[in-house]
Amino acid sequence: MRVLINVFSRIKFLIATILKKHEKHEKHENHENHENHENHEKHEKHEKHEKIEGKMEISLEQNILGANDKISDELKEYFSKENILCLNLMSSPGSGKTSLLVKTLSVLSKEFSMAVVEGDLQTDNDARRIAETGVQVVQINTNGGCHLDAKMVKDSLKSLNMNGVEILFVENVGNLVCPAEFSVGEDHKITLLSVAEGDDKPQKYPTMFHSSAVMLLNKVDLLPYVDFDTIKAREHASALNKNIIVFPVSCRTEEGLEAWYDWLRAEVAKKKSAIAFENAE
Ligand SMILES: Nc1nc2c(ncn2[C@@H]2O[C@H](COP(=O)(O)OP(=O)(O)OP(=O)(O)O)[C@@H](O)[C@H]2O)c(=O)[nH]1
Ligand SMILES: [Mg+2]
Repeated sequence: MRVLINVFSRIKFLIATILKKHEKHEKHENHENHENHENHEKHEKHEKHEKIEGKMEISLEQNILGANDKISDELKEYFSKENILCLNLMSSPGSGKTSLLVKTLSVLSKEFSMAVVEGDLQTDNDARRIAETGVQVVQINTNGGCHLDAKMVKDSLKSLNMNGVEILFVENVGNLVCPAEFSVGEDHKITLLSVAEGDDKPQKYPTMFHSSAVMLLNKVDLLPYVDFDTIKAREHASALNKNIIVFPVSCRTEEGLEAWYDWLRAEVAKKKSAIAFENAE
């Protein structure tokens, strides 16, 4: 359902963009002081071209998202069959995704078998930080791409030993827009928002918060130094997604992290009991 909403909002956005372009051209045509009337015919042709381009743009977007959804569904089926809880971590660059993972892996590796897929534009810095915890990790470099997609994640799993893995974390590329539109087979999307970024971010980047099960408000240790209204941020996120769970945390002081760990424990248990129920049927 969420995927459908994402596709729909993407199409709506594209249509709005095309209409805007069209409007611009209309204004341009009606301009009384149009200096270059000789080019009018050319201009009209150009407008037609824009309309055709618009149509192509829409179907291309649908194809890309459709192809991604197909692989994402395959992954979902695989994770479900293998009893793996898959979580897609998203945020702006630097909100604390890797810091959260390092803390989480260090604490929960005594309880669960885990693995990490690290998405990054260019470096393997984050994968090296994860490897220090002793948890297996694979790095995907998107070479400039602003998000991970299902195929990248599917291919990367070949480099991990997935036998017995109970939680797979996918750290997406730092970006508050594109990652939310490409499902990677996850059970849940998790969004981090650090208090240094401003409490209006859910309003400004709605898709990510709308599609996430959890919002971690990170870096609360910095609250005394920044203008960030935690209540407002919660309200903005809840207005988009009434079921969103909010955990105020600090990966530096570890404040609030226990609630996040408890949520993870409960999700693993939920996943296992759902599978047990399915098998019993
Ligand atoms: N004060 C404070 N700093 C933090 C906290 N969490 C992370 N940081 C710092 O924020 C910076 C970015 O953290 P990362 O964990 O690398 O963030 P990221 O989201 O993984 O970044 P990208 O992968 O580049 O998108 C680092 O310098 C961290 O030490 C926190 O809770 N409090
Ligand atoms: Mg990172």
